Amino acid sequence: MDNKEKMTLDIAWVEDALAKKVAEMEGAPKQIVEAMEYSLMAGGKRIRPVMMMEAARACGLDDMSKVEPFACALEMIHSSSLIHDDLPAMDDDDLRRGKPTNHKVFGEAMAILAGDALLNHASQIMTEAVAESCDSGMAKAAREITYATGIFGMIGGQTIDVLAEKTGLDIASEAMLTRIHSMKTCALLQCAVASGAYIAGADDEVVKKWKQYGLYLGMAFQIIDDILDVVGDEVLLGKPVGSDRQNGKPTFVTLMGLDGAMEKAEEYTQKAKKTAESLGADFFVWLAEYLCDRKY
Ligand code: GRG
Repeated sequence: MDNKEKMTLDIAWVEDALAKKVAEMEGAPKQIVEAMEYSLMAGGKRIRPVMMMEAARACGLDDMSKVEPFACALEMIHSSSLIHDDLPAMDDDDLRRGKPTNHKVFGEAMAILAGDALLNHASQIMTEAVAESCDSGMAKAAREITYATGIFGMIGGQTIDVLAEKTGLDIASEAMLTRIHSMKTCALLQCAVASGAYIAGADDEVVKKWKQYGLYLGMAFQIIDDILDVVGDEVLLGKPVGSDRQNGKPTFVTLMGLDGAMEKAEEYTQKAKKTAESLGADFFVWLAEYLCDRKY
């Protein structure tokens, strides 16, 4: 089986696992579950749970049942961030993954609650799994994921990003953008591979290398995201292009132009590939290349 086929199978497994988690929400107020399900089950690349599964496999774990709660939790966290990112107070976007954004369908109040609920449900699923298993690798996975989501990771990065939009492009620097991206985007990709490795029983030294991979891959991933916001195809992307410029958001493209940004993305991709090679993780060498060439 080649790496693309492996990823397709992983994605199908993730879709199935997420659908089961939604079914288990029965009994909660139907309106909130509907709003959560709308965004969680709207497709997307499912790259974070796939990375978690494949990191666990690369570290010797075959049985994915231990990974399942954490893979679902991470995708819920990612979905919650997209719902909030699209809100009028943030990017004010109407389309996501080819569908009207959550607040366009359910209203702002319900979209805020759906984002909060997915975030909290992720913690609930992870703490339940840890409590039932008393497995230290799973506890470390929960620690990595919650840390990466919070003020030292995604939410911290989004905070700096929102403030940077207010102050404008003139103060943007590569160091500042690298800090924003490493917190806002890389942290969730880093915790995906770190938690997969921990669940498989890897030690801290090995996990450190996986996090390095996640950082390089995440930088390339976000720079490509910035590039696609300028030159991407709206239909393929499932969201409008030009949103960064419209919001006056500093990006690698505004800082160094399209060619400069592409060079940077390639530089980080090469670093990610080298790190994956040193881990003996063939899937991740392929993934770095695949994500750098992506069109959506
Ligand atoms: C949830 C409380 C709470 C806060 C959220 C809004 C926010 C704080 C953070 C924004 C994080 C964000 C949207 C980062 C951008 C990361 C990124 C490149 C997203 C796109 O990810 P893909 O390409 O999307 O994996 P798909 O649709 O494929 O899943």
